[in-house]
Amino acid sequence: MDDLSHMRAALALARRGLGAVWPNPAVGCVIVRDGRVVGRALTAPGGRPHAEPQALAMAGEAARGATAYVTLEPCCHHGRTPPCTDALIAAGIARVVIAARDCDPRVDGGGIARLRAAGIVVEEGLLAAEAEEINAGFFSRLRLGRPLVTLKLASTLDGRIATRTGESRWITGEPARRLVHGLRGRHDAVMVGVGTVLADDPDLTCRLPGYRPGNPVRVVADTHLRTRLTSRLVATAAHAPTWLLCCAGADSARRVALEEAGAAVLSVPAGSPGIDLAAGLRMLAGRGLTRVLVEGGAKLAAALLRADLVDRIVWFHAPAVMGGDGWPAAAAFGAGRLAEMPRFVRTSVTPVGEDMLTELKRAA
Ligand code: AOF
Ligand code: ZN
Repeated sequence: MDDLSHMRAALALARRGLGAVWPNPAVGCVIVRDGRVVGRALTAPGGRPHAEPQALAMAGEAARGATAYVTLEPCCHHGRTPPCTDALIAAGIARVVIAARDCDPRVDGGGIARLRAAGIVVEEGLLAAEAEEINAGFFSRLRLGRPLVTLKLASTLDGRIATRTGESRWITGEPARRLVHGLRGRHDAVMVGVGTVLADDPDLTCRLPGYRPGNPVRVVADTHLRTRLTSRLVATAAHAPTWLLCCAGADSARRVALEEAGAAVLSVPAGSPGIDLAAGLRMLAGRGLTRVLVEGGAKLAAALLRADLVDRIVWFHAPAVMGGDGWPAAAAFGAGRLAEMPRFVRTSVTPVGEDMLTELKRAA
């Protein structure tokens, strides 16, 4: 086995941590001695312990003289755990292959320098693009102060999400809906607008048995705190974290009642209309979120697109046509000219059952 396949294995491990390790990055580490894998680990749920010390513990004495493959530069700071660089040095690792550099200002090249100073051979940049994609959320939180925002839409071919009478279940098939549960599991939070809560009463949990511990945080953009106390979201707020983003002027009695039911209510500056979404996302990052999956509805989707806050789109199209009297996936946002339209770059197209999945990212 060569460097490339060991790093691929480390990346696969790292991916498994997505959704469970915030505010930390999802890192994978594979330790190889004489061509044999002697240790492997990923960042633990909650972000600690980091990947490296766990893989080193598994390798034990076999780590001496071995190569460590890590998807992110090992940390060199004393945070809540001792530096991973020191653990690698103490274990006698001879060579470290790193995919991407950690842009956390406490690390940012410092981990590499420290390893080299200890006489370890360090190689950087193997499969860096893959590693950067895995931690795009962590990097977004550090660089932009907001989580990575992925907009998920499920519509007819003509972009409709409900009939004029409000019927919406189900437009896409079972395989697509199962895939959405996996998608939720890989995100720190799932966010919807209050209109969706009032119309669909979703519970937004990740219903895949054994898929991951805990549920993503459920976030509702709810300017006037209209989420009902009897909604499924509030009824389950004691078990699955539920955060409501409202304006300072929202009814204080409702606020108290929602908090008593277990929801967290966050006051966000006013935007036009509703809350200032950029400020709301900054608050979510402040609480540690790195990856937010937005599941509608049409108003929230339009507001985020208009504010240029959508990094990724995951769009399921069902092979059906509803016509112009159905509800559009995104509400009007007043682009009068083609040049004002947000554009995206397609990254993949995949058939999912009868439906078609298109994944896109923000145009550079
Ligand atoms: C690693 N391996 O598996 C992870 C790393 O608060 P702390 O002490 O847990 O430190 C968090 C920082 O450590 C985080 O911002 C990132 O720079 C790094 N995460 N580093 O060597 C890992 N998860
Ligand atoms: Zn570390």
